[in-house]
Amino acid sequence: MTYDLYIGDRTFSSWSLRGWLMLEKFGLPFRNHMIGLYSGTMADDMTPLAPARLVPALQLPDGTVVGESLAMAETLAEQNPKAGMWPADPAARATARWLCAEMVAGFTALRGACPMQLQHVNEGFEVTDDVRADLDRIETLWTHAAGFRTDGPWLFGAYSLADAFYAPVCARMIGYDLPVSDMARTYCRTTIQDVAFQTWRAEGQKITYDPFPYDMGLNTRPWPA
Ligand SMILES: N[C@@H](CCC(=O)N[C@@H](CS)C(=O)NCC(=O)O)C(=O)O
Repeated sequence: MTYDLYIGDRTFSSWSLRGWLMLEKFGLPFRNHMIGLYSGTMADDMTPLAPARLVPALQLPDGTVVGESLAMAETLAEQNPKAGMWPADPAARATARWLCAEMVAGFTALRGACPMQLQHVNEGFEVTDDVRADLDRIETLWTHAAGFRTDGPWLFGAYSLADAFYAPVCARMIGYDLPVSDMARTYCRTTIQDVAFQTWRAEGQKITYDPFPYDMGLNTRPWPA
């Protein structure tokens, strides 16, 4: 029973990162397929998966295609009930679902102003009021999640789908050196120091870009080790 995961770029595609973490972090068997997100071949590459048209997309072992990250997450959790993809406690589980749904639907100012990039840290990014409001809301949700926390450094203690959904937010907080609380910064460090995240980033670093997408015209420093 092997899943087929279709993703785009590793350095810039936040949704691809989420999709990959959903399988990788829970030890689910999968084959990875690259779609030409920036090469101009995306529409053709996606044709066999129609009507899915964005990455990530998932093909189940029976051939069923699932688009949209939230649908992929729920399907994988349903098919792998022992993988612990959602928190075990019902209240924590409901809250984790809420956090994932709000991630999919929200934080448009942060997402628009700070496109995910895992290349370097941008210095001197000017935080607008809208971005500040998104950061505050994210911190409110993370603090709420901590009220359900069992042992472990993740949002709900043990790693859950909520952590996969918020990994690109952590990458933005780090990659734009955003002003967040110590609690948030500690969680971001946990995320980017995790072996799976580091493996993903290292694979992405093998590709060079000229010109560099999403150049903010800011000074940069190396991504933290
Ligand atoms: N709502 C989708 C978002 C997926 C998405 O926006 N993926 C981007 C890559 S990060 C994409 O495929 N963009 C290509 C395009 O918009 O044509 C999900 O939850 O999976």
